[in-house]
Amino acid sequence: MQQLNLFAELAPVLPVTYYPDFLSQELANELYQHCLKLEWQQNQIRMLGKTMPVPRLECIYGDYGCDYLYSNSVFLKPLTWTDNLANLRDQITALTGYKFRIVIGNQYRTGMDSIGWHADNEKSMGLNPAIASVSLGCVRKFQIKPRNGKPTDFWLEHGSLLVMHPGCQSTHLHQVPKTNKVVSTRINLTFRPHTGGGR
Ligand SMILES: O=C(O)CCC(=O)C(=O)O
Repeated sequence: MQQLNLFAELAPVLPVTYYPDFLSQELANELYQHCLKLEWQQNQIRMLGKTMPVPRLECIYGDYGCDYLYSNSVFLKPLTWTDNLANLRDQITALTGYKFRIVIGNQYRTGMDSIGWHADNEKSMGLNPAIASVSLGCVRKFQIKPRNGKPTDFWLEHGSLLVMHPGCQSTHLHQVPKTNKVVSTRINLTFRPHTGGGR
């Protein structure tokens, strides 16, 4: 019993599932090349009264009308699904049972590109969204923590899938911190539900 308690303390149960080999290396390479050609944008974000560039490039694909606003300042209007992104979406749905209507891409060009502590709790996704995150390219550290707790680190590998289950965005925060290490490009795709738009 003692041991079990100790184990629970060392390895907190997280509302996520990590699949390191979700895609074969060959498929992950092909998808990475496809994603480099997506319509990447440098968006501006307004925080603490200042407007500044988002520290990464972004793109969005999805169902018609599933517009997405985050941090009350960055407005993303989905482009039509590419065949590769739609196939990937369907593959994740077949594995997890979760349905998605948009995918937001993040491109981290250097170690200075990042995303700070946050939860993906925009109303447009509905209550308790499941979010599925595919990583391609350079491995970067992803951290997740209970709102007032200690972070757990994941090293998100090329071709991996991390699923954040319903409820995760209410109880936990996550981030990809900056790093001084020399890193090459990483692309992340987060598949998300959406309550609006046409069907
Ligand atoms: O790049 C990642 O792994 C995380 C992306 C993320 O947190 C987000 O898009 O909200």
